[in-house]
Amino acid sequence: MAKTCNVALIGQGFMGRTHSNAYLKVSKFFTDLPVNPVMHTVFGMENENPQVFASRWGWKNYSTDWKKVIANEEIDFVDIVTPNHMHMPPAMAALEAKKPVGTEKPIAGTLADARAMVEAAKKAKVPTFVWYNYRRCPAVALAHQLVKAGKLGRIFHVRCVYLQDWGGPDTPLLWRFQKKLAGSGAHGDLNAHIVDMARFVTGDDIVEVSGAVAETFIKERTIPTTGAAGGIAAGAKGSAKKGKVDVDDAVLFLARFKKGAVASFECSRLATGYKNQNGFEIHGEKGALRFRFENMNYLDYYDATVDPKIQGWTSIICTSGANHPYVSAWWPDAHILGYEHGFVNQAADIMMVLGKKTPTVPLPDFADAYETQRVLEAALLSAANRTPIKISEVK
Ligand code: SOE
Repeated sequence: MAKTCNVALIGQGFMGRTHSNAYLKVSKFFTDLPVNPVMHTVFGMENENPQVFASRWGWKNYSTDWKKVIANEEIDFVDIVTPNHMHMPPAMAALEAKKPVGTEKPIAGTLADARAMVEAAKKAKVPTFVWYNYRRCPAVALAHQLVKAGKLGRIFHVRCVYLQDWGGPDTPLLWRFQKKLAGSGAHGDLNAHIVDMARFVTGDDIVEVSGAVAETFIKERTIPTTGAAGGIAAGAKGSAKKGKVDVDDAVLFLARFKKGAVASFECSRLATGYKNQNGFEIHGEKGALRFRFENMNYLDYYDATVDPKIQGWTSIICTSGANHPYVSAWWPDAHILGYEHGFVNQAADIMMVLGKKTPTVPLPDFADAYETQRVLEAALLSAANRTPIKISEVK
């Protein structure tokens, strides 16, 4: 009989829904997990109606006191989906209680918070996780496996983008536009994902960042009257009063990897025409890979080792069953997966780690997510000082 793990979810909002859905589904599709999650308690603030969220999503209990939730002896795993500045306090409390803990990305609102969390995790010696969900798209996991198997050989170029367009002037001053709540703007929200993906797929680390440009196009936004709790602007309305935006709308930068590849990263919330387009192109001496989330079931591969007469891009449908990562848990061949499956796949991998088994592909823990955070910090420093920044200087 598989063991069970009582989960506490700290927070609600958009990510609260994706994680709740993952815990609801995971044991139904991944039928041989060493540990199965039990949706024990969800925390939400009084004005967020956690009782409604709990009954809608199948949480057995709800609470408006996160400290009590974490201290409850019945809780085995603490999962945090609050706005970024609120990741550290519950994470520290969980680690203090020697409980495994996960957070939404980025690991924290500031590098200092992230560092404190890494140090506390080292002392606690319990598993930690950061939900970089795009790693768990079958196509992205396959890209990681292909690079690891040497299919690209030496990597020369890494080109990453994360483009959205919901941040126009009519979008109110949600928490994502406030430094004290979010840490940074599109950068920590979107570049965080593609820096993680680039490090994950290449298996290499970024050592230097340069040429960074950060821009806030919309400098003031209306104070929201609804929908401020998080997620994209859905349902949010602005009042007549305006407040100052103190984070970026877009950040672009260049980077160097340890093994010699050069890279570019670009994120924006004002990339008109793109709703949630993240992706990468990676060029190596033996081949190349290309991924775009808006077509997430496909990975493009170029094999430069075959006869030049037949060289060309191949579009691989990564949910076609042929041992593609995660796919055996889901539907018959090519019955296509979506955004939410990445979260279910992540919940499965977390349960594997908690059950001392190997996940399908590596999961980012606090220490790994801290490395991504250092790269993000370096880019902001590079933009502010108009100079290259070595990651070794960012602590
Ligand atoms: C909003 O920009 C957002 O919801 C991000 O916070 C998520 O991490 C991303 O996956 C989708 O867009």
